[in-house]
Amino acid sequence: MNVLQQSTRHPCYDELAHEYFARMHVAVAPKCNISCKYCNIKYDCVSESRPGVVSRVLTPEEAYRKVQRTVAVLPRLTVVGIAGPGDPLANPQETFDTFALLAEGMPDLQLCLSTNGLMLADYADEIERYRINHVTVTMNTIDPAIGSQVYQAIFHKGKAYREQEAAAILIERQLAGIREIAARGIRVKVNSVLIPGVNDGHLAEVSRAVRDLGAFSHNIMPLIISPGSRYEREGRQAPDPELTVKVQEESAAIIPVMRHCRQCRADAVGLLGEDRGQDLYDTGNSEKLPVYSLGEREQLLKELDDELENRHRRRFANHGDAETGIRIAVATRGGGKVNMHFGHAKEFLIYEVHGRESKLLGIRKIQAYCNGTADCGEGADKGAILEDTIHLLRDCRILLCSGIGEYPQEKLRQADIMAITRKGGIQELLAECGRYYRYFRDSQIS
Ligand code: CLF
Ligand code: SF4
Repeated sequence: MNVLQQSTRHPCYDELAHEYFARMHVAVAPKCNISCKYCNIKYDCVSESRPGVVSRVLTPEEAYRKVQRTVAVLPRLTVVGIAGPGDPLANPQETFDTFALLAEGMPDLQLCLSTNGLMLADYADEIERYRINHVTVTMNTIDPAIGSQVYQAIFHKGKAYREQEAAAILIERQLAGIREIAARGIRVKVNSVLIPGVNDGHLAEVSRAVRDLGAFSHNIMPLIISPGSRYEREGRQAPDPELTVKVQEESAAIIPVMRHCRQCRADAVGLLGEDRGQDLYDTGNSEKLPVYSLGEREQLLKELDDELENRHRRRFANHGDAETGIRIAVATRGGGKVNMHFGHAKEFLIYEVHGRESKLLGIRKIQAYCNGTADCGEGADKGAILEDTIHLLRDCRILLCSGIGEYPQEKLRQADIMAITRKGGIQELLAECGRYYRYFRDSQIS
């Protein structure tokens, strides 16, 4: 694998790659060494994932076996990451034991680490030794005064620090860690949680600071509040989609911005947007491991490389006609396809389409499922969820999904959103919608 392939085969570092290559998280790291005000440690780390049922923590050996089983049934898996459920570097033994097994036993996989950055500089040697080639640091501010609104405390070298003092130490350690890791030629991505009224006017400064230290990209993620967290008690709200897009645009003038993050779980498996943790295998402890053919896998990956390269070329060549710029929401379970029923979607990909050219603006999650205060189970108030969803998509003129009921379709129509039910490749259907938008609008075909 050449250096270019390292990131083009990483679904989080190349926007188109997420339709071709899969990632897998192994949840080996339960403890955390800081306390974010939007987090409740009973749930997965919200800096890199979303609150859900707490991941079952695996031992390094269990994690290694799980990866082997997964590659055997999902050969397009190219990246294994450790992202929680706490902070990987607050659990260095478990984290590096796992990476050591993977680096030794499965050298064709890329390894990825996500951390709050407090201990990053201290473990730079281990990160390099176990050939971890992508590191994500969640950094919400470079200003300790703002940090005191985000962090309650940190626990560093046997001592607890609170509020602004805690934030100052954390920020200083994060910046030192990013500098050190980037200087070693390891790709660094910075995640920031966008918190309205706290850091929305400040993230461009973060972009500039981390770019100057050698970071590769910046992922600005809308705040998700864990149930029972301090922020939930304070009644804080997630940002509007408009604010998220605006802040992402400001940073995009400074550094490449990731717009396709799915805020996946600490035990997510599959293409971004799908979670195949349950259906791929049973996680038993059988000693008999499935084997996979390195040669066959490499052949498949090369075919995917070619498809991806063609997509990059086409995108570059497509200038399109700019007359019909519209926003289109897509319901998908991954794989670059429109393949999700509206009623099952918990998130939508939002594209801006100009003629044949489309640009991913971001992912919008239905907050009713994950803001902690709403019932997100079977008994959820479907009317409220539908209203929230329509509000979330209010700037979109088309919704692409594989199916939709008459009632929600009518409600969407009243909000001037046309639901089009199709199955197939997202790019092809977006191009069709971009070209025929007027026709769809005038004839009300759906
Ligand atoms: Fe996982 Fe994170 Fe590595 Fe990707 S996720 S450790 S960099 S392999 Fe990716 Fe998921 Fe967003 Fe993270 S979509 S939450 S950015
Ligand atoms: Fe929670 Fe913050 Fe620790 Fe992640 S880094 S587990 S969000 S306290």
